[in-house]
Amino acid sequence: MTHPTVHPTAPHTPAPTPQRQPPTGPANGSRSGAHAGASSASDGGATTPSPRLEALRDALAAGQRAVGTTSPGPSDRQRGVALLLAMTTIAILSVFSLEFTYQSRVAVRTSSYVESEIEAYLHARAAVELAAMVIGSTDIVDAIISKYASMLGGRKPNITTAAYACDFVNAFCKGKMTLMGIELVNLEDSEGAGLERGSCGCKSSDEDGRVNINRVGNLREKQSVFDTLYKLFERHEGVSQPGELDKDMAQLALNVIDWADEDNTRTDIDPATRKLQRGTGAEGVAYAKNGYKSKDARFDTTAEVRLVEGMTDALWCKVRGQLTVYNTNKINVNTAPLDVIKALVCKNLANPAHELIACQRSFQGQVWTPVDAAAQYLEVCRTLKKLMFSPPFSSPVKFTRFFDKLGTVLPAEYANVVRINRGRMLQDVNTRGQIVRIVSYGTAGPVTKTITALLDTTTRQFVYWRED
Ligand SMILES: [Ca+2]
Repeated sequence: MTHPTVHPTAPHTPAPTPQRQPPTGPANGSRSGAHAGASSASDGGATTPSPRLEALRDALAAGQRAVGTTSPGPSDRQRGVALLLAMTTIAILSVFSLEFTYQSRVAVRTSSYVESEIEAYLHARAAVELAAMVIGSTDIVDAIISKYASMLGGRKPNITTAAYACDFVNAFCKGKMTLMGIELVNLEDSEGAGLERGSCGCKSSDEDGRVNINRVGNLREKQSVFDTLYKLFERHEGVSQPGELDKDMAQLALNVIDWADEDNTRTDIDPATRKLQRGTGAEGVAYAKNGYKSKDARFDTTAEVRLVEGMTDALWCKVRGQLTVYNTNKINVNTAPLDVIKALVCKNLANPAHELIACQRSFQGQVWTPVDAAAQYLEVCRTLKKLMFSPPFSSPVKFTRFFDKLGTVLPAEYANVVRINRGRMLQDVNTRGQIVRIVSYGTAGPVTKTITALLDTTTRQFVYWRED
């Protein structure tokens, strides 16, 4: 039955016809055996579609060529993937590039800041070292002054280099030196003076003008420290009438002393005579609630005073610049803060009964007491003398005599009540300093560095150094 159908078509289905079948897929091929007859019959019955399909393909190819595209094929897909990869790579590189640029910028800024920081530090350090050098040149200054003393009528001025060290430093930093607003020296064009970038300078002060809270070696030293310290506290925050013992302030002064002394026994005071005596109780009782004990060793810094029982933040802020822990014995009245001077005067009045009037504590600065007036006048004298490169008081005796002359400038009722007991005052005061505090600064770009250094002028060694 198949033969008649196959044979007639056989001449019409030459080899080329089945060869065009493969593009339709392998499925057709698999069917070729089973439906060979049928397909042959249909192909055989439609020989015309073959050239038409050819024409259609040609037209499609021409059309694609005309529009500049190619028919999708394996090579075009590869090109698409490559493009995608390239775009992804560029995108990733762009992100990396941006990150790298940012990091580079941060690194450049950081290195620039570090450079400024080092430069500022070196400026501040140079100022300290220069000040120390000037302070150490006392011998040279003395030699020059002695040489020219004859020109000054044989009178040799007592110049302390420590007080003016920073004036020299500032002159080197700025390239200019002024005195009382008048330009003395201009070194701006000189090599080695002034700074091309940034600035520097310093301020010096005397530690010996402060109350040494570490002088607690024996009862006599303790008594001396107590008397001044108590007066200082009492004038700042005492609530009792002047002349009466303010128990809280007295206890605070005793606590400061007990913190630094080596024993663990409380120091007591006789309220009537205000004489210190060795107590009987232990010091640590009040500290139990704080979780620490009384140190029973010298203060390392004045900041430790904040740990002492009874010390408040408010009082600490008032007295922090009036205390020292360095090896000073007597208070240098040429540099002492006015509050310390006032405490000394009130402590050593010729007639203690005058304390009520002379040292009446002002309420928020509203009351102008005789001791305030005397201290203010003393400050004017100190400033004028300093401007003339001369120490305000050349000796402790000159300081005590200052109070005898107050009657010429103050009302008699003021001058009379602030007379002092010269003998007692001489035990407390001095006119030369030993420890100099130098606070220097250096700037470069946006950075400012500060160095606080304490120089012992006798050993010419720094005993304290702090960088901020
Ligand atoms: Ca103690």
